[in-house]
Amino acid sequence: MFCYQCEQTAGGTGCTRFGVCGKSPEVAALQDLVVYTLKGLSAVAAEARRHGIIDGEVNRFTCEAAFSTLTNVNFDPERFPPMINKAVELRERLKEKVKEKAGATEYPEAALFQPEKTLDAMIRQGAMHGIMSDVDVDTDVHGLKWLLVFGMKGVAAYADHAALLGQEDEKVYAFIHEGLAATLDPKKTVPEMYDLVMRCGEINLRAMELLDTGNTGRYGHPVPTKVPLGHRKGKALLVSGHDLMDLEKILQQSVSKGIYVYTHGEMLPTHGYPGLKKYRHFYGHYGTAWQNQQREFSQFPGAIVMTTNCIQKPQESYKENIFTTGLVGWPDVTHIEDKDFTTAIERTLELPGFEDDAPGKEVTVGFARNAVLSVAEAVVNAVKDEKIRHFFLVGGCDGAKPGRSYYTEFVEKAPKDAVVLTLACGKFRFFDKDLGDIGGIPRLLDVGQCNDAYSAVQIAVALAEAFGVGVNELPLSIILSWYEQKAVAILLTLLHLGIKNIRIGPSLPAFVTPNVLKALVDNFNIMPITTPEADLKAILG
Ligand code: FSO
Ligand code: SF4
Repeated sequence: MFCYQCEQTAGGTGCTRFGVCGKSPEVAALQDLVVYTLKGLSAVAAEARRHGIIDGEVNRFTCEAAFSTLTNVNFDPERFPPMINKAVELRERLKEKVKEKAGATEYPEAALFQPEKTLDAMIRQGAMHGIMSDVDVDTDVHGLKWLLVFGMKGVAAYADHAALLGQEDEKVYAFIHEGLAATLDPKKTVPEMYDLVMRCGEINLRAMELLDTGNTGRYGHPVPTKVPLGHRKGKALLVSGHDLMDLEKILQQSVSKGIYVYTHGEMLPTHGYPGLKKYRHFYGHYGTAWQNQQREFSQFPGAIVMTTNCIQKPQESYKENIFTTGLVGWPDVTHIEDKDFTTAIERTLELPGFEDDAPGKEVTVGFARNAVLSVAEAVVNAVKDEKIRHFFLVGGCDGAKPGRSYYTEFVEKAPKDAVVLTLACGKFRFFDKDLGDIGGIPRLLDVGQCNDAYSAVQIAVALAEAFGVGVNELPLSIILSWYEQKAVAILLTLLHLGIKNIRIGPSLPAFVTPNVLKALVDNFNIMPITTPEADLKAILG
């Protein structure tokens, strides 16, 4: 196997024997085969589009399958062969439609590929179509191709979330098909691939906008909300991942059952949505970020539902209590289909729950674009009166690397007249710190999940308008922590918007070649994090 799509890749270069994330070589090969068949399907879908043929099922399927290969989503080998077969089935169906309209057409090899019948044989096929199977192309073209594929996996994840909420845009699907098909073209040059990578950032902004419309349309705009980090006496059900609709279904199905529902990881910001916080048994938040789940889940006295990434290998102590749904999968873990969460609710009722009331500390969530912009005038005045000197957007993913303590220290050491906006699971490095406020404006503003990056972008754009400057002229610095491919897509969006001087850590992506890095440095002055002290000094002077 060879995989280097995430930040924790072995040795900073690539996982070759077993994924650091827990991905087996077999699953890696099957995921590689999914990506390969998606490229073939995309070549046909792109051709079909040229003849005005658009297939909604192909669009949705492409995103679902690509999302399934994102880091920490699906580790169950049995789930991939049906996906591979379906890609081929949809591809052939689309070919027929093209043939009817435009006659015989030539397609690249990936669009002619036929999968074997057994799991083992498919694994062998997958091993021949991995990341290193096309290294004969120029190193930079190769790196850019995979940067594009990983960015598009992130776009696919956002597009899938949005589609579940009824929000779709044909433009997003068209780009994913164009981009995946382009990676099959041996003649693509560095400038052409670079252009596609930047367009990936543009299309991701649209995908995130769709998701924002879907979430706020269904659940309202988040409002500042205090969330207890402790617990209540009684049965307890924990929901993790990013999917708001799954959480809503769980809340609906567990009403009046004597259960309190808790969030874990990226579900924390959901407490701010009016359409979710109205459930009286939606109580509080348990635990921290995804990489601590083995320790935290083993101590949770109820059932746990993983709605999306990031799942880690379930420990024996809670394997009977954890459930997956949607695109998430782990071998031998009960998978919930059709959004009927009865089994998880029943398991919750069998388990002891919490024995006492212990409300614990509170954190405040809900500072998404609507809430922040409703106090924009006060914020602008505080800057003009020199009460707020600087804004830091410290956001992105959390992970296991010790170097991620940088983000905790950075926030701790930020001067008292600085405001910290945060989003995604990286916030768990400092989310429960009491940073106080500046004239009533909290110094720590939780914008939401990584899925809410659109909200953060809108806040930056609105502040720039209020000050009559460009985003790069704002007293705002972006300090990113990346881990998986949604973060890659978000970074590309920020670059597409022309945002400069982004600091990124804890390490740089292995798939970015020195020449590509140089181009990013030259065009955007993107830079690695150093130490909190040195970076704060460099930013604030
Ligand atoms: Fe975190 Fe995982 Fe939200 Fe990521 S839970 S790391 S960018 O998959 O999705 O922030
Ligand atoms: Fe390694 Fe990350 Fe790939 Fe998992 S997703 S195999 S940790 S590079």
